[in-house]
Amino acid sequence: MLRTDLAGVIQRSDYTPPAYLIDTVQLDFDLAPDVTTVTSRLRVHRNPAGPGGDLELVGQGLQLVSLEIDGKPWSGYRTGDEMLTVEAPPQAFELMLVTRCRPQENTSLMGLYVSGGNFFTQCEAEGFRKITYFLDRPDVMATYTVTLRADREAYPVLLANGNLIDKGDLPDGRHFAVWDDPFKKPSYLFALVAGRLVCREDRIVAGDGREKLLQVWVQPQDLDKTEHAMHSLINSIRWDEERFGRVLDLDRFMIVAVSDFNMGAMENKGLNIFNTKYVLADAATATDDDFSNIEAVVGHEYFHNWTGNRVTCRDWFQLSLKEGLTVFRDQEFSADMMGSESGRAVKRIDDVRVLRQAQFPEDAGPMAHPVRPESYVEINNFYTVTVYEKGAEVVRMYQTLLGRDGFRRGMDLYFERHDGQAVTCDDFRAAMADANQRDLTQFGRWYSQAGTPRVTVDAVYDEAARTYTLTLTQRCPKVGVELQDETLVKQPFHIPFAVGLLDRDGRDMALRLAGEASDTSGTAASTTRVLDFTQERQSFTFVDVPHTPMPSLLRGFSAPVIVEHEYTIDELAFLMAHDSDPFNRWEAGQRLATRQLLALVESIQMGQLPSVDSYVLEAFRQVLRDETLDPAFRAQALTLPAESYLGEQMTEIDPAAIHAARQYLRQRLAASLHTEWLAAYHNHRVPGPYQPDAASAGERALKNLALSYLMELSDAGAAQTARTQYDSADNMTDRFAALTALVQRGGAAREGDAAHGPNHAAEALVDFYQRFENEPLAIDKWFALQAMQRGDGSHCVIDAVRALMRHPAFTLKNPNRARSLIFSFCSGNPAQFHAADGSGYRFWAEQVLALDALNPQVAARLARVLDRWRKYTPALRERMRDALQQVAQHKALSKDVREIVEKALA
Ligand code: B3K
Ligand code: ZN
Repeated sequence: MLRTDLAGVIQRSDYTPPAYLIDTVQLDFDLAPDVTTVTSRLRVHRNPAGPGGDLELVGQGLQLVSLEIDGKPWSGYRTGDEMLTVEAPPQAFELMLVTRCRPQENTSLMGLYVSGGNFFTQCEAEGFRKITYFLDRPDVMATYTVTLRADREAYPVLLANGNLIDKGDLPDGRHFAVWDDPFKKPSYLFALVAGRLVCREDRIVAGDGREKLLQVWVQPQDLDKTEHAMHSLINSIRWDEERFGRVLDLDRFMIVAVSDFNMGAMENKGLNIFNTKYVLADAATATDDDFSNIEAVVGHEYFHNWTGNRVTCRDWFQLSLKEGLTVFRDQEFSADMMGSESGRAVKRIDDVRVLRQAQFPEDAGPMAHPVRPESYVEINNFYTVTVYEKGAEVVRMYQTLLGRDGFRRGMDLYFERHDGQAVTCDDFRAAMADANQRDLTQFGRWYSQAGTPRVTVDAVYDEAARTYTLTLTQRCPKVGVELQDETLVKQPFHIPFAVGLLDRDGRDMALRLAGEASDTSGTAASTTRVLDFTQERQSFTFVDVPHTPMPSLLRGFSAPVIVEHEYTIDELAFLMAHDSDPFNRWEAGQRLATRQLLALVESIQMGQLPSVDSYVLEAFRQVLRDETLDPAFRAQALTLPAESYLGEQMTEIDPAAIHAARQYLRQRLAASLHTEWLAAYHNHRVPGPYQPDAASAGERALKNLALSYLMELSDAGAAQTARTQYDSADNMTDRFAALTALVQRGGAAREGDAAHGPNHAAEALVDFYQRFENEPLAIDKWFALQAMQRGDGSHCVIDAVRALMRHPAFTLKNPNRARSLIFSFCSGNPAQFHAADGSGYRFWAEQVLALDALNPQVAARLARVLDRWRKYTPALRERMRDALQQVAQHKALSKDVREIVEKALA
């Protein structure tokens, strides 16, 4: 048993089936912003597999008006502690509840709330209980019929899940709509929307031969920004038919955009609700990244229709069952949409970057948890990069182990067995194993053990025997809550370890493992081999190896592990130039840069003059010049590892030194590759009107990276180039890249004095605001950029951030805006946030508390910024602990924030 001092811990091992089940739900809403009245009629019966007893429904912030059973008032009930207990009800009955809630006052953005004068809901994970008393848990699945009544003038559009079956007018200027969802669903997938909205519509004939109505609903001024979302939706529908044989089951599928939203989007059955950030796009206001994020999120939510909705989670510990799987599916979808092999690699690199920058630190800190957590206090705190991104890597490993066809067989069996059910991660693994007659018992440890395994590699070439032996060793020390469990002994993981061997010319060798026949077609002849690495220490011997090969390890990042291998510089340069696996080509460059950067950090810390080895500059020059490589790939390869990633590679994180080192290397790369950067800038301009496709986006990425390097030099010409690009751009990607380049030109090159001429950065910032004053998503970028700007001796960014908080366009209540300024500063500007005087931490504490009073979920996300405090240099560590304690001592803390700060301090 795990020991924990936190109050209100929910344990996975405590799962019991519900005492009652609900077959049908009939909900009537009388919508009004101040007080909304909800009438709920439930057909309930005792669950033969449940523990029996009273019916216990949960509810939060509700006023109970009346309760009836089978049409008669029922007095045998009690309320209290967010619970409604119906005492000794019959075996099967109809329960009618009338309750009231207050949408206008709801700043948590969970349950029913008002945004921009319209009504929206968010129920996952536990928001439905803010709408009515219910068995608000995912293993209670029912069919829903929903009637919405509201003022016709103020709320002309009334939407809910499923199909519209009736609508009409009511007295007193009101009207109604009735929606019926034929599919059984858990309460977290319920949704309604009411308000003044317009939609883009399309119709497609789906794989089942039926015509489907597709709609994207937005505020009237945004209608012209919905084309890309609709296009992405259609691509998603087609892709799921093609790749997984999954057809859209409803006759109608709707996406609605809302500007006040806690996260990215929500997969409510047939009525997805999205943050505007992941719907609205046009050339003028959205960047290439925005376009591709929209495609990914539209895909993600659409794919949930099968992986999440048709088959859902038994309990919230199984969250990765739907999230890891659906992230994997959206990653594969986006990769397929890239349209080229090299595009797929770029997408893979992006995904791995996120995993390493965000998930690896999580997996080494106080919040470390397995993909299937063992316990939680607030489930919203477990929508983590571990559950999502590492969960996706776990699903990817099934595909790597079983092959694409084997994985598809597993998916088919999973749907065949579990359609309409609420199931567990073990059920998914069983389907994969059974469909392929594979034993995946050991693989299950990926769900139960936390931490990032480290793999070391020893290689021996035997010239006489012509064999090459790789000996792999894995270890994964305890992390997070595992540290409190003395009895826990971690066991080796089943790691699919993909390798290739390069000959001395850099070509792939044909691979044959000892014991395999020599003349086989198929696997033995292939040049990448997935090793089944299952023991703590295990050797793999390749035969017929003519000379010492160069190993290409963990190709395509085949498992979420850290490979600790001391490559020499020559080896890295060789892999960077020759590896046929594009991921590992990129990886070799990142290793080279990381090594150089860590050496620079050390010199800076010791007060020595930093120096950059010429091989690093030359390796980068090669990549930049290599016209056979796609521009998008080159942009990835020439982007230095992030400051947060570098910090994780150190024993003690020193943000100032890391920032100085990275800046120093950027300046050296700028100066020594100046000619090449200039050429890249000019050669990769994209002619013609803006198109967000992957190839043009890649050209822009390389061109704008070149601009950012050129701007590292104190050269008035570069500033003029950026200013011209800013002024003349016909798209947001180029305009914002130019603005960023101008604003980031800090330190010695700061302009605005007599020697440097006009202050382009300040002028462009003013222009940008005026240009996009009525485009909230563009204004978010404007805040974020200023929060992430570099500082220098006389220029503390925190002062700018505090000033921006007083800007009339700033509000803490809108999560996008809060994230754009506060989160960008606290987690996107490490060198400034971790200022030695602790000013960043005091700001953090203030903002966590201010946000917590409004929106605990968003506050808890911000709270996590100090997670890794123990890993920082002693002086910073002390100040971070003070700030954490200050928050922890606050009296009225939400359980969301309490869980985070208490775990951090434990
Ligand atoms: N399932 C939702 C996330 C809900 C988060 C609740 N705190 C979005 C998604 O993953 O698709
Ligand atoms: Zn999801």
